[in-house]
Amino acid sequence: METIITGIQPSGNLTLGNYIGAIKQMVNYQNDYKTYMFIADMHAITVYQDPERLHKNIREVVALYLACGIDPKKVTIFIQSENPYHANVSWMLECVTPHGELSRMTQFKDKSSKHLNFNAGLFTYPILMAADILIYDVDYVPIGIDQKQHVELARNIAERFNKKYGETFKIPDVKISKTGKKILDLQDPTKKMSKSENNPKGVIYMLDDEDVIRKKIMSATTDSECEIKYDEENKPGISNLMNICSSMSGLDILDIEKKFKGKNYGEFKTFVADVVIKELIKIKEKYLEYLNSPELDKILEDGAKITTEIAKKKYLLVKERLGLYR
Ligand code: AQP
Repeated sequence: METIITGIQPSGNLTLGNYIGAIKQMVNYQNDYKTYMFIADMHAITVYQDPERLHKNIREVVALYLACGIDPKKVTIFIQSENPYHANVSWMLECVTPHGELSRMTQFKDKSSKHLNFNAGLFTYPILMAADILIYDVDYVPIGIDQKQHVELARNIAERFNKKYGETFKIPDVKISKTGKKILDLQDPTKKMSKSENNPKGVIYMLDDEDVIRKKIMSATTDSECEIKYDEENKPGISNLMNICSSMSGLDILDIEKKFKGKNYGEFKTFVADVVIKELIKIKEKYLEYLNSPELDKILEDGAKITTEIAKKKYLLVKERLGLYR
């Protein structure tokens, strides 16, 4: 059976982008792959997080995974910081990663321009992400397109390491959904929908109330035409809504164009709001049940135990390959 892994940073309230780009894919894949899902809390601290809020967010993300239909009997769920070997392997990989390659990461360029006095972790975090992936010898990493460059870096690190020190890591590949690869901000469809966005009007949070979701979708930026047609370049707003609609309803883009031929943007937006609300409301109800359940702690304890054992083995192998032994 092939293996997959994905993680989400508990850096704020999860968005529809996180759901469509990452979680929803994992719900579909969990039956066919050996699956790991983690809470990337050590990635989150690459920018300042209020400790109390971060502590709550970590649990909330786990509860959301479960509420979305991630089945702990099929998926190993764990918190990154509860497994000490990720950071250990990361350090060793840091020492085989050229500075120049790291400085080409577009997410670093983007985030460092927004955070004055950004910390060193923001620069080196793609290497921690490489460790997260390479430790588990995964075949695929289901992600949104924004993370593709980081998985490519992980591949490069693994290939370079294997060549220099002997076969140690499996080379991972990405899995990117066609319509969910990059959900855009509803107010500014030139940028990605992000949890850390300052203007909440363009961002659907997974736990938003029904009326809030509807309002955000109905006031999404579109264009001056009134044709529901997929055209990322000239009609980014409407194309984004079509991607959301397709991911949430299962209709493909051509079906949507046919269904809404001759209809106006208002009718289309109402449909999009309906399908998004239908799915997110069900998730929200289950989320509240999971949040305070002791089952959640048991799942995390099991996850920490299982993944720490696996990671320790890889850590010892990497250490040995590098000559770090008595
Ligand atoms: N808008 C998006 N469309 C599709 N996929 C997305 N992902 C995030 N936003 C979108 C995917 O969700 C997974 C987890 O992402 P993350 O939380 O680890 O980091 P991120 O990509 O930096 O997400 P955010 O929401 O933009 O967080 P902040 O604002 O804290 O930086 C990844 O697979 C990602 O591709």
